[in-house]
Amino acid sequence: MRIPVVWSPATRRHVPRHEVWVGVPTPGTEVPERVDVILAALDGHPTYEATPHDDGFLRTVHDGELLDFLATAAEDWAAGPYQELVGQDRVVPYFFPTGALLAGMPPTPAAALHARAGSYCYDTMTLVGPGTWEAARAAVDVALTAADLVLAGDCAAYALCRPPGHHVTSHGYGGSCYLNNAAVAAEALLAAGHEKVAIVDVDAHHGNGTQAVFWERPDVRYGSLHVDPAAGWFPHVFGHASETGAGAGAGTTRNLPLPEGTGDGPWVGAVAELAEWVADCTALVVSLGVDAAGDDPESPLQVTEDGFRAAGRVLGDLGVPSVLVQEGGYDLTNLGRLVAAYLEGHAGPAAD
Ligand code: SP5
Ligand code: ZN
Repeated sequence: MRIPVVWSPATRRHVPRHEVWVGVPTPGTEVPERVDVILAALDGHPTYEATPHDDGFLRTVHDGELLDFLATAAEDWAAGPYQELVGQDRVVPYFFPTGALLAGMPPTPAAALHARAGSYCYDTMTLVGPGTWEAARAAVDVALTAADLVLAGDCAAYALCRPPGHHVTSHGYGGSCYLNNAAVAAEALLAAGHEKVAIVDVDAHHGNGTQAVFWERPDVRYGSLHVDPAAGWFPHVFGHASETGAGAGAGTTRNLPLPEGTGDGPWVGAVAELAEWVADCTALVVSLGVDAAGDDPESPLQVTEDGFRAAGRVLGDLGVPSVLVQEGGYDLTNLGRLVAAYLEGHAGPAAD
């Protein structure tokens, strides 16, 4: 039995164009073509278009202020003086009211849209343009539709979410992500009666947003393996082994940072360590980024197609209902077969 695939054509509507990195515009790598190459590689899987879902679980994960900002930012930008001023239609923050600026004083919300963006967006690489909100909101429907399939009895379902989501906190977006699809799926599984939900994040980057959402939560475990932020990698200030949760969620977060150049052996070993750690969960969400691949332009890990297949096998062997949520993965030549290999592994020896 091949794992069902859920997608939405609206997820193509976000076109990042550029990201601004260390002051220079570089071509965006989180492009609409990702959807097409993944879909093409999963030809032969049962495929469903996402169905619309209300904002209930989305509002459990994110606060309304962030959602309102994202839903209206592109329109407000188009209505403002920016076309004339700068001749470009993407919302890009330039001003960040961090603790260093606030110095303990209560700020008044900024009037200018270009100044307001920095209250929600924490980097310069995550531009909002026409279609961004529609695509991000459709990706949430994709994740929720995949959760529906699993709750109706499928062993696993794959959510072809784009843009990805694991860097988004309750209040803030960044890292090419706008809405936290995996966190929303986890909330849906919990609400349907699963008492112990685990999220295992195999994207090459630490999912700081998902970690933040569940940091103090005893009901959702978050485990991630990723390139070591201490070696200089995004998201820089989170993803260290010392981060294990707090309050009622103390001990429910686990991070396995890996050195640059890590290949299949230790990478799959780290997946197995997380699988063992979540072995008593009743439902699983996998944040399935495949940017740990050797040829991926965004990470220095060296995982192969066989490594992703083995990771799928390890997590599929947990034998719990699983929602597999697409995160990163930017090597358009290999992206599709890497996802297909993971799904093949997750489905187990009975696949085909
Ligand atoms: C979901 C996900 O994988 N987000 C990762 C975002 C990390 N981006 C860091 C980008 C740093 C520089 N990118 C410039 C392209 C150089 N190849
Ligand atoms: Zn990533």
